[in-house]
Amino acid sequence: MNDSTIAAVATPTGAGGIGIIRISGQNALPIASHIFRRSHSSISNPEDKDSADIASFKSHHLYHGYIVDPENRRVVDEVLLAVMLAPHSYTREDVVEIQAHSGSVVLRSILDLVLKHGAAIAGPGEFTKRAYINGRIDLTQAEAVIDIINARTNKSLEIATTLIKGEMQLCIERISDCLFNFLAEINAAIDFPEEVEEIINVDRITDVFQNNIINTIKELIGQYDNGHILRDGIKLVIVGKPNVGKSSLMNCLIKKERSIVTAVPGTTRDLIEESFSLSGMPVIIADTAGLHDTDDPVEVIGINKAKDCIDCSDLILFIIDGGSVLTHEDHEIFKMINTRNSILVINKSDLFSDRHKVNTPDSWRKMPGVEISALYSRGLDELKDLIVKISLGENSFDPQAVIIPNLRHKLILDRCLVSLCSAVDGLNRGLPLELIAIDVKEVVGLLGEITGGSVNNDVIDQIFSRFCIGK
Ligand SMILES: Nc1nc2c(ncn2[C@@H]2O[C@H](COP(=O)(O)OP(=O)(O)OP(=O)(O)O)[C@@H](O)[C@H]2O)c(=O)[nH]1
Ligand SMILES: [Mg+2]
Repeated sequence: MNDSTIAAVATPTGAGGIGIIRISGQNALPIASHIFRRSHSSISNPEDKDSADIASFKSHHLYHGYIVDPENRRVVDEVLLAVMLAPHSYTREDVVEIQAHSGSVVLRSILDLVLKHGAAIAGPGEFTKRAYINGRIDLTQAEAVIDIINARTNKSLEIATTLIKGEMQLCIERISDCLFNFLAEINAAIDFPEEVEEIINVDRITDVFQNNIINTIKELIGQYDNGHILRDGIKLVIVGKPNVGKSSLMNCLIKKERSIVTAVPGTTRDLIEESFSLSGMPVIIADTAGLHDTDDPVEVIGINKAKDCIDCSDLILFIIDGGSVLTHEDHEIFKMINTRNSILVINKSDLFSDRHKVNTPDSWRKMPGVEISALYSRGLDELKDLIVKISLGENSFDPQAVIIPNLRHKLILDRCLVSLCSAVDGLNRGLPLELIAIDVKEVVGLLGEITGGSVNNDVIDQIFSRFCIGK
């Protein structure tokens, strides 16, 4: 348990219905007693017994009253106050939440009073960190809290809620239990060497390792590969020469007039990023400056930014004007992106009937393509389906039915797999059990890094630094 009592505004800044100040720690109640006056009590009399009797408040009940500055008896706000006594609170400590009117000035004034009476300002994620340190949640659940806050689509929220329910923790604990059993058997075999044959059945152990542990870990890693896009989303970039309709397409996809569209080539000079949701998948999309040879220093900067953006994108939408013939610039762009995950978007399909449709070389046909008219919003559903199909592959699944590890978990699971394969190999080759135990202990330690049982403080600090203040 931490000695200090922490406090922070737990609701986002800005005007809203209510704003909440959260206080957690052993002095949460005494601090609130100093500044809370229950309705029906005498605000002007600080000695009024009823005013400061928060210790008698029932846990998980709301009390109506006022925040009063005891120094000048000024009423700061009318509030509702909730007391949640340890261990039945978010942090497992005594928690008081003051529900005030929202507004940065009033919330700041109340927080100042709370800090003046002994609380320390909470750091990012410190309430959740206390929930973890006090054993209410494991590290995977703490990480799910941040995922829930950051969830941009229903699917990413579903993934986070699976983790917050503790499903990952349960799965890891089941694997660890299996490994602990094996280590106990090895210890027994070392203590009773004459009975080693009876205690250690190599075939059975290899079978358990392979079927119960290695396969489960492989499945989890596979689920990361399939599912992380639903959580983390994809980065899309629209590229093409000037005037082909990049900005028009961007605006159609995000359904707002974000990029300027004109008939003048070279309208977009900077990188413009937006996010939107596609079949539950978070997408970050970038509109870029038209790629072509130019000496204009502003355009050169924009084109370089576009090239950097191509390098770090997951999928490229290569757009050409389907109503015109291909130019040297189109061929150059194709060469640049051809080995990357790309879709050929043939725009201005509304003009094909008027003019000849563009004739693309055979070598371009390997790239999945779609015809659209960004001007008339035609072919967009086909394009969206193609983006989803290429991003998620054929594997569409219910994110609530499977556990999808995050990248940190996945990298640890990769290391577990290496040590487990080495253990199985050792068993098959008849290596001494002590050597196999080294690999198994390594895996147990790694699994502890996922749930937080054996993780170092730097990792914990890094995880909680991603949180906002007040959570
Ligand atoms: N007929 C027709 N015109 C289109 C279509 N899409 C875009 N345009 C027009 O093409 C011109 C250029 O469109 P933009 O979206 O600004 O093209 P861009 O690729 O972003 O151009 P830069 O930013 O200059 O590189 C505008 O006049 C658009 O109205 C389309 O599908 N059909
Ligand atoms: Mg543009």
